Amino acid sequence: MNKRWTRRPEGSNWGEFGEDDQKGRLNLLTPEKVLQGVAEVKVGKSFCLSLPLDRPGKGLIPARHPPKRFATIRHGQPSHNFRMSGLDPNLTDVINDDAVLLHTQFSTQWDSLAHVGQMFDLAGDGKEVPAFYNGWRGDVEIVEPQETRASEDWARYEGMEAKALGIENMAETGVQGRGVMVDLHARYNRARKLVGYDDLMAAMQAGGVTVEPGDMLCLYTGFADLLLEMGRDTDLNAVQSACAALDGRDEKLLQWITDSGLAVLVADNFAVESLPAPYDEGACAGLPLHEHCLFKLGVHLGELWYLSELAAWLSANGRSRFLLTAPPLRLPGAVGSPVTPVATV
Ligand code: UVW
Repeated sequence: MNKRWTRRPEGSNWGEFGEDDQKGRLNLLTPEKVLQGVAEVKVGKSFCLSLPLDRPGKGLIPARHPPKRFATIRHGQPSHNFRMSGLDPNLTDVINDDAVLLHTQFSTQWDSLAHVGQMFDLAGDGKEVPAFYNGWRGDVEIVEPQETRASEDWARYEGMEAKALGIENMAETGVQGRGVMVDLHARYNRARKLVGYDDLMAAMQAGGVTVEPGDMLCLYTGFADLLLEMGRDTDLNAVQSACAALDGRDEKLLQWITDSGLAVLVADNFAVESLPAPYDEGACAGLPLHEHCLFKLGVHLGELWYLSELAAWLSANGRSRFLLTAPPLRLPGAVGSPVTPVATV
């Protein structure tokens, strides 16, 4: 019997990559998949798939703030043009040294599998508990933060730590393999569009795209371009009603994600799926695609990626596949991470 659960959610793959697996579908990034990615390198051109990490100008999720930089302190002085001659008159070095307070999911990011779970009856005893992929438990493996000080409203609770499913599990795989682009922007421009199974299949067919097990699927919607154009004055209402986003309530779409075997799912918008999701009656997930991917299947989600230049190049060259290298920070215990992904074509 499994140590943590006796029943798993319907449609989940818990246990299939091992009782204590913490990598989910990243297990499909095999040496063969890396070689398939490398085989897509034909001209040696690379693309940076990250926004500047201080964009968007304003947090799309109010709890997340732009990076805040500090100078470190050396001998009581800020490390700003710190002259070593102050310590030894013979030394000529000048040093700058910094620290950053970074909201891990403010800008271009990975969601770890500890980011979104569900209340679920793991033990079959009628008691719902916070549960995550493969039955890892929110109140056992995800350590509770402590209130420490009130200097900043949002920097008050220290010490939350994912002792299972933290983002370091993702980093340890290298996150390299074959990326596949679906250009939703080419079909819908910047019109708001809930993309279900039929729409995604039509876009894939129009772009001659196929997705095979272990591929890393990227969806270009134009959302990040809109953010960049707005500069620091992000119009939250305008961006939230623009561009394509997946319909997390479309069961056929969710089933395709299961059946396709895709390893990770990425978009240039802020939740991959439409947020808020379409209304559904009764008790249900507010983030149904997150539930399906992070909680049930162990599919990591990439959000707010900068895909525009790569999508334009692929389209101009009649291609949809590329080598993708996208490790998060190897930051033990974090539930998300900034990422600076690189595509090579
Ligand atoms: C939310 O909290 C909505 O998270 P994400 O950044 O994964 O969309």
